[in-house]
Amino acid sequence: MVKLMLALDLDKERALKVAEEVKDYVDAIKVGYPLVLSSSLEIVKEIKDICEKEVILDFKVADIPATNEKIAKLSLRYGDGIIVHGFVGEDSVKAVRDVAKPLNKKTILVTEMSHPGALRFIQPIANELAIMAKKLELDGIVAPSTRPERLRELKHLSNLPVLTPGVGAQGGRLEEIIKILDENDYIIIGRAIYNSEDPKKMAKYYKEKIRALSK
Ligand code: O7E
Repeated sequence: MVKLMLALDLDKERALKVAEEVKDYVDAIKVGYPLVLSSSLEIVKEIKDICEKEVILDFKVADIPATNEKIAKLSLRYGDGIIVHGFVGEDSVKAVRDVAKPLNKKTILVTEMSHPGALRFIQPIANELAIMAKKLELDGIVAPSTRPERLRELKHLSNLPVLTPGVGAQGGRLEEIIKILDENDYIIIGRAIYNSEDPKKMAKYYKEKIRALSK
C-alpha cells in the first residue's frame, strides 16, 4: 500500500499535539523549517518518541559540497533521512549522500516542485534531476501530485521511491495519482490534515482512502 507522510509545518506545541492525534494513521512524518525554526532540531526526537515513525528532514539543502556536508552531518544526528536540491549540481548532492549512506539514512532529491512557479526554472531540468538521482543511487525523489503526468514520468526516469506533495491544499487529487504509485512511495499531505477541524479524523480518512484506492 502507498504510504502516507504527514507534513508537519506547525509550531512546536501544535505539531506535538497533531503528531499524537494522527500517529495511528500516518506512516512517516516530514519535518521542515517552520517546525525546526520555531523549536529546535530536538523536536525530531520528541516526535519520534510520540509516534515511532520514520521522520524525514525537509531542509532542501542547496549549497556547495563543503557546506552541504556540514549541514548533512549536523542534521542527520536526528531523523531518518534528508531532502536535498539537485540544481546545485551532482557534487553537492554527493556530499550529502556520502554523509547519509554510512549512517544508513536516506538522501532524497527534489525534482519538479508542485507549485505554479516551478514551471519556469525547475520543470525544464526536472527530468535530468530524476536521472541524476538514479545515477547517484539515492533513496528517493520528490515529484508533484499537482501534475500527474509529470509524476509518472519522473518516477519512471528515476526508478526510485517517490515522495509526492500536492494532494489536498494544492489541488492534487488522490484518485488521479494513486494509480501511478506503489508500496515504496509516499503521499505527502500537510494542511488538509492539520488545518482540518479534526486532524485525527482526516488522517484516518486519507489512510482509508489510500487503502481503498490501492486495491
Ligand atoms: O500543501 P501541504 O500543506 O499538503 O504541504 C505540502 C508539503 O510538501 C509542504 O511541507 C511543502 O513544503 C512540501 N513540498 C511541496 O508542497 N511541494 C514540493 O514541490 C516539494 C515539497 C517538499 O516537501 O519537498 C520535499 C519533500
